[in-house]
Amino acid sequence: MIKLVYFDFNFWRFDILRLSLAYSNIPFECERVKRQDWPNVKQDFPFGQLPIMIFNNKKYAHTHSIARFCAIKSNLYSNNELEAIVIDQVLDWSNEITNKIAPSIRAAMREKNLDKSKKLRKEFIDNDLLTWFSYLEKLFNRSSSGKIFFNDKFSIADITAWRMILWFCSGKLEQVDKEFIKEFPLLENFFKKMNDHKPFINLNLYKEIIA
Ligand SMILES: N[C@@H](CCC(=O)N[C@@H](CS)C(=O)NCC(=O)O)C(=O)O
Repeated sequence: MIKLVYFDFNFWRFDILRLSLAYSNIPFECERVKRQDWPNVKQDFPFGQLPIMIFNNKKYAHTHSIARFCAIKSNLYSNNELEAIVIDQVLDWSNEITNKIAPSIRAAMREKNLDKSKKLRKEFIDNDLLTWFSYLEKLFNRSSSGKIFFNDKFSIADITAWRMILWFCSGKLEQVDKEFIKEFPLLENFFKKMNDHKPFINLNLYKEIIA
């Protein structure tokens, strides 16, 4: 049985793994680590970070690596290397934009320095938000022939891009105007179509994540 371990809040790094397995009815279990317990247990994890996956009593780390494993198990990866590289780019894009916004999140959550967080968030919005979403829109345009999914076939790239757009358009990220996605009509349309994709939206997990 696959076990996924993450903090006790929902975030794309964990959700894409769960959604991928759930989509294909692959059994898995989840373990949550409380934020306050983290300093005491951090050293027990291979790279001192979450998420991790435990499979056959071994621990595996890094979102992209685990996502690839889960997607292969779920038949949501691709045997075609040119489709696989599209999926990999969406996962890498997600890591990159997360690394860009992370300092402003860290300043607020860990350092409790709201002025610093505000300044860093403004820098992210001025320098990175639209630039990085334009990269994703261009990738979608290049890769998607039917303009529905990133590849012709539904894959973990779609789950990941959907989860990232949900995050950035949640209205929960201070100073990020959730309407910014309107500047990216292909992505906006992709997001709408994902929210109509019955096998995806019928998952209990989908309902839990959007709640
Ligand atoms: N390279 C890792 C990064 C994971 C990461 O940044 N995890 C954060 C939570 S989203 C974390 O574990 N933070 C706690 C820490 O670094 O001590 C991956 O791809 O999964």
